[in-house]
Amino acid sequence: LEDEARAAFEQATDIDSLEEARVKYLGAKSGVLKDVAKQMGTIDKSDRPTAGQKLNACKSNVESAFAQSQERLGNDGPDGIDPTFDPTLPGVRPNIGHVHPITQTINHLMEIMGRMGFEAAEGPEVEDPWHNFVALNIPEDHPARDPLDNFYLASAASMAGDKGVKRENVEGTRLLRSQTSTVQIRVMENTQPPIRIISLGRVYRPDQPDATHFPMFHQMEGLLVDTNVTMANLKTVLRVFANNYLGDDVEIRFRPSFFPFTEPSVEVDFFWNGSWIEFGGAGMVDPDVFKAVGYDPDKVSGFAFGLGVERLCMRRHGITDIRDLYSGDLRFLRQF
Ligand code: FA5
Repeated sequence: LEDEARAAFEQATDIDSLEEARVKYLGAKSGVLKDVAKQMGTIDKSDRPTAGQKLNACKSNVESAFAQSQERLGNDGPDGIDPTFDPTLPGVRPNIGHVHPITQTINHLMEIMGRMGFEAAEGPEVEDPWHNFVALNIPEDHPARDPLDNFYLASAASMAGDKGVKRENVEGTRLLRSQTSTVQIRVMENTQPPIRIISLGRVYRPDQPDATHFPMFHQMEGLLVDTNVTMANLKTVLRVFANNYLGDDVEIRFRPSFFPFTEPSVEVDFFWNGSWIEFGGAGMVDPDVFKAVGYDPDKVSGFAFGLGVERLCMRRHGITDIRDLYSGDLRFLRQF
């Protein structure tokens, strides 16, 4: 039987005739081997174990003879279909992932601000000191430019700092932007008022990670420039935004503060779990900033704000530790 099956497989000249031979000898319903197996019951009980072993050996030899012939003719079945492929088996669902909660938040914030007429603008993450500091009224020697508070890039020019010149002041110096306020400058340099933009993106600071701080985080910058813009306009926009994103019952407050690029300046907090948490800074654009981009501060006025995207997302979704957002833990991420 074994030799007969082997010969039949070897005679097959194409995959169809091989399949015919396979059905004849190895077919699950009426193959020759199946018939033999069916007769096992008629064999004397004491001979049955030996007969079973022989049958199994025979079956595996026939199977390997089939496999050899299959290899000889190529594995593909008719029309290039693998004959071992069983289309009735359930499929394996691929792991396709989904949009990260921070990206979802960014999309949501853009939608809310878009309804108030703010268009999205973008700027580079690797910046020069002019856009990150100087045009924003943060002069040389200002503590905000300290290398301990920024990620300067070790470019050739930055390395000149080793020769006694302060690295952060050397021409050609680049750093990872520490705030999205850089985009205010880039937009104003290239556009004339009226302006109404937001910019959402990553910023970097060497902050020690804790529940509300991370060295890489996102900000939403807003800038509105027109004539006769007031602090009341700023407060209204931020309040409408907070009500839309965090709900009508959210309590927010404005605290007097200082930023070199706004005057007056405020810090914006929301109330959460028994305490006030800062979610952004804002103010009226400083006349010096308008001068830096070539606007006449007597003719235009405007407001700007910069909000922490992670903190907004955390408050909305009840996330208590910012590090969870960047842990890559699927048990956490799957909840969004
Ligand atoms: C600024 O970055 C100003 N550029 C904001 C601004 C824009 C003021 C326009 C005036 C006009 P500040 O450093 O406070 O401000 O940061 C703004 C927000 O970013 C904070 O309120 C907080 O929500 C968030 N933030 C700051 N540091 C971190 C951090 N390490 N991790 C997560 N969020 C942070």
